[in-house]
Amino acid sequence: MKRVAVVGATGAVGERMVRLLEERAFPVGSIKFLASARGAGEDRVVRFRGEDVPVEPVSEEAFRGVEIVLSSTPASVSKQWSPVAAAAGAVVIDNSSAFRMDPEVPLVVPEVNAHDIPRHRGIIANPNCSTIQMVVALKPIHDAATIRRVIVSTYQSVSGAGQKGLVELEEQLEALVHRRDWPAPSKFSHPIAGNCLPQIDAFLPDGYTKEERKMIDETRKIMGSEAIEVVPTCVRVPVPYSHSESILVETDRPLSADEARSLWASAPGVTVVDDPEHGRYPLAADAEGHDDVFVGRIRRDPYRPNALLFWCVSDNLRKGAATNAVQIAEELVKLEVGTRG
Ligand code: 11C
Repeated sequence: MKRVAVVGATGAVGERMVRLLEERAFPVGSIKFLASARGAGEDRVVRFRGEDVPVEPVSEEAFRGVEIVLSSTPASVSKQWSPVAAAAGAVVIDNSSAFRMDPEVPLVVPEVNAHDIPRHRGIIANPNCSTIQMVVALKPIHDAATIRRVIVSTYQSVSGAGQKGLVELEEQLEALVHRRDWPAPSKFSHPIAGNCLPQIDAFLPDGYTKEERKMIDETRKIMGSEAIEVVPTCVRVPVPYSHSESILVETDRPLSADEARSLWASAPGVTVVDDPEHGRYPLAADAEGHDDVFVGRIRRDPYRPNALLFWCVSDNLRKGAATNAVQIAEELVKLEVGTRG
């Protein structure tokens, strides 16, 4: 049984981390919920296994004796507190971007690189949601035919931008239906209702966004190959939950659609939904609340025998964040490296 703490338990991802610890019957010996002074307080409680547990302010003292920390806080908060928790002896699974590209920190999607977990020094990074679902789908293809190039366009839900993203979409949809004006967007750069925004996060000097840069860098690190070329376009769409991705993958050797379908059918964490004749393919609304990565619309590039196209959907708050973090914690338990002595 493990002594666990969840930092940021009242946020969209944090809430799901708590539910997943319950759903997956994680071996919790004791649990603490921690938040900044603003998010903590006597009146703030998180329900866990039928009991109300108070949310405590995060502090060095609060991490004493904790073995596994699940953290879902902004990068600035993680930078401050995750090293403190690690120094206190815990293994921190950090969902922020703060440590992902640190060479000392494993960046892990268990279906792809669980083998990187044992080299941690107290912090394990949880990747970006759009990257997680893509690498789960790419892994069996890479193992069978060696991926050279990936061209991906994403259709990312507003919950990727947190609770405020969901509220902004709801307010605008309501105003749209009632033909009312809506307040100036604050979370997104333009109205999201009735729109698609080819910008997620800030632009970098090379013309890509930070979200796109994450897909490039994190994919290579998780897959353990600097040779894989990733060419992303990340788009925010007016969908509440689940990210969808259109992916073209080029491999060293040709792979038929049937071969890819059967590789995915036996791959961990992947469900194939691919029956276009009957209108069955992965949908964001169907993926919500599930943990798998769903693939469909599997077909060959009509011009290149070594290129395949497919559609890939997953719940961004579950497999794209909370589920992946809890799976890493489960791997720690399996490896018995939860306590670092
Ligand atoms: C989005 N992918 O949809 C982002 C959210 O680095 O963990 C997650 C940001 C991150 O806006």
